[in-house]
Amino acid sequence: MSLSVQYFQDAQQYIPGGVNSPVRAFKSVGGDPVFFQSAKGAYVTDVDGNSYIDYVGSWGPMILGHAHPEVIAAVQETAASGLSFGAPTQIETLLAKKVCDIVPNMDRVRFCSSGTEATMSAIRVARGFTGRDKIVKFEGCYHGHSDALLVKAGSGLLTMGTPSSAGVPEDCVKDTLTLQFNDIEGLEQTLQSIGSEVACVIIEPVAGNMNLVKPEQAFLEKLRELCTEHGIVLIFDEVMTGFRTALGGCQQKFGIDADMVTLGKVIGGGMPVGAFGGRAEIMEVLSPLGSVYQAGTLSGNPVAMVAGLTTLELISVEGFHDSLEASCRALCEGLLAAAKTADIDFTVDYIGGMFGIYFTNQENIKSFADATACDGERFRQFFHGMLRGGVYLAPSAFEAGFMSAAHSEAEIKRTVEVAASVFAEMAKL
Ligand code: HOZ
Repeated sequence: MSLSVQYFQDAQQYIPGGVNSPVRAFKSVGGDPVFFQSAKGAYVTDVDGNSYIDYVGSWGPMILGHAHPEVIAAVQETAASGLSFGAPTQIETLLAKKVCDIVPNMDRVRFCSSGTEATMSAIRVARGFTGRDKIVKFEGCYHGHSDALLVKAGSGLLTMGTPSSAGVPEDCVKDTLTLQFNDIEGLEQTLQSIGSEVACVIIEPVAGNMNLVKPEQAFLEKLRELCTEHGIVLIFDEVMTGFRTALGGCQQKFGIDADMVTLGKVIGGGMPVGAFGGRAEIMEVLSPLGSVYQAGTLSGNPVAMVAGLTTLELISVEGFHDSLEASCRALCEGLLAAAKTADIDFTVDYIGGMFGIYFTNQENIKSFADATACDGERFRQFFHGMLRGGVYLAPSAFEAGFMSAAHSEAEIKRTVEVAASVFAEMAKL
C-alpha cells in the first residue's frame, strides 16, 4: 500500500472524508488523493517520493512557483519575531498601500484570513452602505462558503453535484438572486425590475469555479452600466483572478471599474490572507468608523502579510503577466494540437495565468450550461492518465488550472508530451 493510501485511511478516522476541503478528496475523479510532502518551483512531491508538474498551485496562490526563496526568507525572518500579536503592525499598512496602488478603484482595503471571509464581509458592507438586502450572483460562480452565497454555486458544490448546500436556512438565502453568467438579457430584465432593491451584484469576472468561463466584454459593460443606474455596488470577486489575469486583475484586463473587489490566494503568497476593499466612502461604513461590524483575531497577521507583500513585489515587474499568459498559451496550444491528433473532442481557453480544458466539441464555453455539458468521464480518464505521467491537475473538471512563473518551456513541453500519450490511450477506449 502506498503511503498516500495509508495516510488517507488514517485521516478518514479523524477528519470528515479525510480532507479539510472537499474537492481534495478526489470524489469526482475517483481513486485516493495524493498526500504531498514538499514542493519547489513548478513541482510537487508526494509522500511516496513521486514528483509531479503542478497546475493547481495550491488553488491559485503560488503564482511564483512553490517555495520561492525570497518569500520563504521573508516569512522565516518575520516568524522569528513572533507569530501573532492581535495588535497593529506596520507591515499591514505596507501591504495595504501596495494593494491600493496595484488594484484599480481601491482607496481602502481590509485584510482577513480567507476568500470566504472577504466575500461575506464585502456583501455586508454593500448592504450597510446601500441599506438594501437583496444580492445578485451568477450560476456556477463560487464566492466561498458563507450561507447567503451557497446558492447554485461552483467549485466543490459542483464537484459533489450539489450546487446548493444543506444546513443553510431558507431565510439566509431568500435575498440571494441567481442569474446566468453572460446573459445580458436576463441581467437587464432583472435589474430593470428590482434594481432599486439590490445592494450588490457579486461576480467572478472570469469564472474559475465552473472550469474557466470568460465573460463577454458587452456583458461586463452592461453590468457596470446597470449597477451605476440603480445605485448597486458592483463587487468583483477577484479571489482567483486578482493579480493573476493581469497585475490589476480583471478591472485592468477588461477596462471595467468595480465598486468593491475581494481578494485572496495570490495576496497571501501561500499564507491564509483574504481582503476586501473599494472606494473610501463605501469602506468607511466599516467598524470602527461606521456601523458595519467585521473582525478577526488573525486578520493582518504579520507572517501572512509579509508573504503577501513579498509576492506582490516580485510579480510587479514589467512583463511578468505577459510571460505568464504566454506560458498558458503555449500549454493550451500544445494540448489542443495533441487532442486533435488523437481525434478527441477537446478545447481550451486561457487568460493571464489561468486556463481551462474542456472535453467537448463545442468551440466556446460561455455559460454554466456549457461548462457542465462537458464529458466528465473523459476528464476522469485524462486526469488519471496525466497523474500517472507525472502531471498534477485539479481533481475536478470544474476548477480552473493555474500557471506559475516557475513553469518553463521544459515543463510545458513535458506536459504536452504526457497529454499526447494520454489522448492516444483515450482514443482506443
Ligand atoms: N475553493 C478552492 C477551490 N476552488 C479550494 C479547494 C481546496 O483547497 O481544496
